[in-house]
Formats: sequence, structure tokens, C-alpha cells
Amino acid sequence: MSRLIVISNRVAVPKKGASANQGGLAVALQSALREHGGLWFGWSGETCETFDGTIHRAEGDGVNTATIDLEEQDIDEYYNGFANRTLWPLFHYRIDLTEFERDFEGGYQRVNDRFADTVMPLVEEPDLVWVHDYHLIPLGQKLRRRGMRNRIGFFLHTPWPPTRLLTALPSHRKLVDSLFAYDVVGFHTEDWLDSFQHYVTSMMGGTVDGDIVSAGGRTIRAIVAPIGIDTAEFEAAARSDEANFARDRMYMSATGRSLMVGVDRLDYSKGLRERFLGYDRFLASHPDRRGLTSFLQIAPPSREKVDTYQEIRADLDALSGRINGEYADIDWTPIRYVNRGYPREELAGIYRAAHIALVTPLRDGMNLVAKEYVAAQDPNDPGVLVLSVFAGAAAQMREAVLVNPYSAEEMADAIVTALAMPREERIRRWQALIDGVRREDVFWWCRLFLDTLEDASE
Ligand code: GDG
Repeated sequence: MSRLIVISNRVAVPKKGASANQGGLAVALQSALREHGGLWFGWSGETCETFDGTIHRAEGDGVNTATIDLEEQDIDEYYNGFANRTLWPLFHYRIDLTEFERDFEGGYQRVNDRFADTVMPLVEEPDLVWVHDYHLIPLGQKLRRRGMRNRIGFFLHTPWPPTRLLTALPSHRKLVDSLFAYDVVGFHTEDWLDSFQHYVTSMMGGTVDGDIVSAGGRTIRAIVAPIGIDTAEFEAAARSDEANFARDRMYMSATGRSLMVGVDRLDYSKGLRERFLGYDRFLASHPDRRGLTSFLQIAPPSREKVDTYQEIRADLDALSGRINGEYADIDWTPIRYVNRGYPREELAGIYRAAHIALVTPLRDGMNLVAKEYVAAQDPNDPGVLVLSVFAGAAAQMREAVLVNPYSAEEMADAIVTALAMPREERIRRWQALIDGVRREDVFWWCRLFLDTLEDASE
């Protein structure tokens, strides 16, 4: 079996027995690394005065990691710049929030060069190399230019935008060209793959034949590989003492009301504003139901150095305050809006206590919260998943109550439907959902991608 080299912006350093505090992706990649041997390479999250290529090596729980520090300017231009002010909004269809600055692109290319230079000597001839996400699109090409002949795969965790949006990026062609240095490119859904194929055929004169995509004399395999969660682990987490304790706290605070929950990084792509407005509409149009529901939104802040993230935070502070001011009573708060994270087990208990999960992003590559919510439910009395049609997860999770998050009325209707849903129907839908979440878990996803990469011709 070939060794595996995982490369991503950040590296999750494994600690023994701490898997419950890590995301499913980290758990899956660590288990693939344990199986294959090899290492996980990325940015340490630390700053250095002058970049000198120093590599910090570590080993934890059978996984080797190698990280580098970056300069302040690198972080500004690459991470807070091109990755999170240009590509992230553009890939989430938010051209209105997309910033186009040549310096950002310069920093992006420079950091990808730094990654290529430092990881190159760590890779051996037969290793499989797996690059992750929009931060590192050009890395494969940079490795090829340095002579790497290994099989290299790339997985995009975000949506791939429609051609007519992507072409707003001045360097769109260069970006897509660089993807052709990989052997395998993976997306979460057919939709994202379709958009990619459309760009290749309409803008590059390329061809598509099944999963073989060719352009400019290069041929790659472009596949759909929907990510899952570590379902078994999450089901167990939802039954832990910590989860039971969190669930009981939820029940006690609810005093018999129906609980709704949302859990999202504080990000404009997650549709939090529209979700609050949907709940507002529900309260406005159902006066008889006021006081009978309680909505908990957990939203730990992210990317705080980027202005749009500061703006969304201020916007949601105001909106939740306005809704509470309008509808709250001496013994009832309609929205509990919490800007901090909870340990994974507590989160599982919170999901389990909630009668409804509102997972309503405006655009999302996949969305793992939808899958975690399903995995945490009590099989005898499961809650209802309200899921945006614009989440990649909606392609797999057809038995959820699907909504258009832009419509406050549809969101309000979905809440009414979910609140009224009879137990038999909840069980039937949940059973279909959990079957999928169990079958297509994160280990299945990892195998699907790596098997395809292993089969790719060298
Ligand atoms: C990107 C893509 C794609 C959140 N709050 C807490 C907490 N979380 C955890 C959730 C979940 C994860 O963070 C979020 O995953 P998502 O998939 O929802 O979203 P992104 O962070 O945007 O991830 C996305 C994913 O990559 C994988 O490919 O699905 O579309 O955007 O696991 O549980 N975890 C804890 N406390 C919190 O308060 N412990």
C-alpha cells in the first residue's frame, strides 16, 4: 500500500483519546494516515518574522505531521486575502462580497510556492498525495513543475461556481488550468461537478467522457465524492454522559417548549440572517404559537479579520435583538443566540434534545451539521431536519424537509410542518436519512477518493 501525504491549509494535530473533540474530516484523514503511513502537511497557524522553510515535525497517536509558519503578509494576502476574501465568497455565489486585489493573488501564489518547496523533499516516489480545498488549488501544478511524478489528487470542500460567476475572477483561466496538473479532482455533488465540466467545455474547448475530463492535452478524472461524518463515533458521542447532561440542560431550559437548533460557523454562506427572518415570519404569522417554541442558534465566530465577517456578526446581533425585543415575554426568549463553540459531545446532546434542526445555508459544499443532527437522534422519537436545497447535503438527504432559505414564508411553513409532523412520519424519514448517513460515512468517502487516486495511471 502506498504511503499517503495529506496537504491542507491547517493540520489537525492528533491527540490520544481526543478524537471526540475533532471534526469528522480530521478523524477520517488521521485514520487513513494511520492505515497508509505517511504524513499530514500544512500551515501551523503560527507567524514567523521571515519565512525560512523550517518544518516542525511531530507525531501523535500514530500520525506524523509536518507544519510550517507563515509571514504576517502571507497570512493577510493568502489566507485572509485570496482564500477568504476572493475565492470563498466567489465559490459561494457571493460576487457582491468578492474582493479582487492583485496583491491577494500574489500572496496566494507565493504561499502555494512555499508549500511546494517545503513539502517536495518529504514526498517519496510511490506516495499518494492528496491536496485539500480552495486554499491550495495551484499546488499540484507547482509540485509538477518541481518534478513530482506521483499521483496527486485534489478535493474541493466548497461548491464549484457556475462559469458565468467564475469568469468574474480575472485569473479564472489560470486557476482552472492548474487543476489539470492533478490526476483526480473531487467534488461533493453532481451540481459542482457539472459546473466544472461546463467551464472546461465552454471556456477551454475541452471534452468530457464519463469522469474523464480533457483539456489542453491533459486528462484528469473528475468525480463526485460526497463527504460523510464518522457516524458510529457521533452516534456514540450522542449517548455519552456529557451528551446526556447537555440534553437535560436543554430540556430543563425549554420547560416543555419545542426546541429548534442551528449550529454553524458564523459565516454569511450559512444563511443565518435568512434563518432568523424565517423564524421572525413564523412568529409574526402564528401568534397562537408564540411562546411554544425556543430557537437556539450556536454560531462560533470565524475569520474575524475579514470585514464581511465583522459585518455579519453586527447584523445578527441587531436582528436577534430586534426579534427578541419584539416577541419576548417575561418568561420566554424566542432566540437564544450564542457566539461560542461547545465540545463535540455536548453538541451531540444539544442536537438530540432538539425537535427541529434548521440547516439552511444559502450555499454550502456539503454541510456536516445536517448529518450530525441525524446521527444524534433518538430512534424512537427522532427530530425533524429542515434542510436548504442549496446545501450539497440536500442531494443525498431527500427525506429532510427541504426549503428555499431565501423565502421567509417557506421557512415559516417548514417550521410549522416540522412541529406538526406525526411520530410515524418522523421515524420513517429519519430511518431513511440515518441509513444514508451510516452507509456513506467519512471512511467510505476517504476510500472512494483514494481508490480512484490509486487507480489513476502514474
Ligand atoms: C466546509 C464546507 C463541508 C460547529 N460549531 C461547533 C462545532 N462545529 C462543527 C460542526 C461540523 C463543523 O463544525 C462544520 O462543518 P460544516 O460542514 O457544516 O461547514 P464548514 O466548516 O463550512 O466546512 C462544508 C465541509 O467543509 C466538509 O467538506 O461540509 O460545506 O463549507 O462538524 O459540528 N463543533 C463543536 N462545537 C461547536 O460549537 N465541537
